[in-house]
This record gives sequence, C-alpha cells and structure tokens, in this order.
Amino acid sequence: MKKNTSSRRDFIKVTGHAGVAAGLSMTILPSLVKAENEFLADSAFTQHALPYAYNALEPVIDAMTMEIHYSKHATGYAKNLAEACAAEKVNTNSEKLENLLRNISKYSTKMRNNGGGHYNHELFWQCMRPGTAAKPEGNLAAAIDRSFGSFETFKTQFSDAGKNRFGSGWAWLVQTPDHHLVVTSTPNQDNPLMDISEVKGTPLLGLDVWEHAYYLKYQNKRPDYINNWWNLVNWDFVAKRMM
Ligand code: MN3
Repeated sequence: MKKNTSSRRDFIKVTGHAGVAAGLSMTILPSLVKAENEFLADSAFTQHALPYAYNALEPVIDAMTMEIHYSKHATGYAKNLAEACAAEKVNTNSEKLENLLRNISKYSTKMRNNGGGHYNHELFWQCMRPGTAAKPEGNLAAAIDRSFGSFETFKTQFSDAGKNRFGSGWAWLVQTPDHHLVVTSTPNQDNPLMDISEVKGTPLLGLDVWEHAYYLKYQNKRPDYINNWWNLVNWDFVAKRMM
C-alpha cells in the first residue's frame, strides 16, 4: 500500500476512477469535487476512492482501522451489491442507487444489506475530513437550532442514538420530506432512504457504529469513539446535502 501524505488540495488535482480498485486512496472522482451533495451522481454502484489517506483521520480513527474498513468491509459491500444487481436484473447504468434503496422491500436481503452497506459507507467517508473540530454554520446551523433547540441538544441526541443502537448499525441526521431535521438510528446496513425504515428521509450525516469501525482502537468503548468522532465531521458536506 502506497502511503499518501499529500494534502486534500493535491488529491483533487488528480482525478480518475481508480477507486474501483481496493486500497487506492490517491484519486478522487471529479464529481466529488464539483458537487459533493451529488456524491453518487456517477458510478453510484461502484466504490469510489477515499477522499483522504488512511492515516488522515488519526488520532481519532487509526490508519489500520480505516484501511480494513475501506478496503475489506466497504469493498465487500460493493462487490456483493454488484452480484445482487446481476442476479436480480438491475441495470446499474440506468438505475439510481437511491431509487433502488427507496424500493428495497422489492429486493432480496442480499440487496438490502449490500446496497445499504455500499451507500452508507460512500456517504460516511464524505461526512468526515481531516482537520480540527468545527461546528455547523449558516442554514444548517439554523435548521439544527429550529429542529433541536440547540447544537448541543442535537449532538446529545445523535450520540445517544449511536450509543444505544444494540449490536451493529448507524446513527443518522435525517431531513424528512417536510424538511424537518430528525435524529434516528437503523440496524445493520439499513438507512432512512429505505421504504422499510421507521424514519424516512434524506440522510445528511451518518455515523457507523459497527464494531469494525472502532474496535482496534476503542475496543468496547463505543461512547469514546463517538465523542471523538465529532472532531472529524465535515459540516460543509453535510450542509450541501440539505434540500
Ligand atoms: Mn462500516
């Protein structure tokens, strides 16, 4: 594995589709640069390159965890999604992944687990960025205040959703169809786009609370992982996803 220590600016000079192959963090799709809110506009069914190096999120998330998470777990979801699409006659050139997820009850469990797994991880990588802790600004900050009362109240609700998810799953900040923001959590690789989800809407921010996301560094201490994870949130990306 080639180590990459260049800055984000250097990453975005290099474009291409090399992210389809596991373990390549040197490149980023042009679509990710131009409009992050349309992060799945191109080749939504394939795995894109990480927008930063495996070690870029240290010390919050260690390089080994990122490498295994991206190149084994997430790559596996993308591969199994491709198999499910082939078996269930989904044309990945014309079908929209979001649309498939909105109708997931019509497909197999393999499609649900891996379509969700692939989408959730592609979103998750973009929801994080190297650097120092930040807070939401502008419209997103105002929407959070309107929906939750304060940023701190939102943070507590979201953290609790992650801490209290029994077993494996995700915590989400969701924009509902009537444009409210809500916090929810889903089991396994489900997400709020899915028609089987209790709370439905557009996932703006997702947090992976599967043990594979934190166990090497945090072991059983999921709350510590969640508390530290706030330092990584890419609020600009989250804000751009609001409709
Ligand atoms: Mn994961």
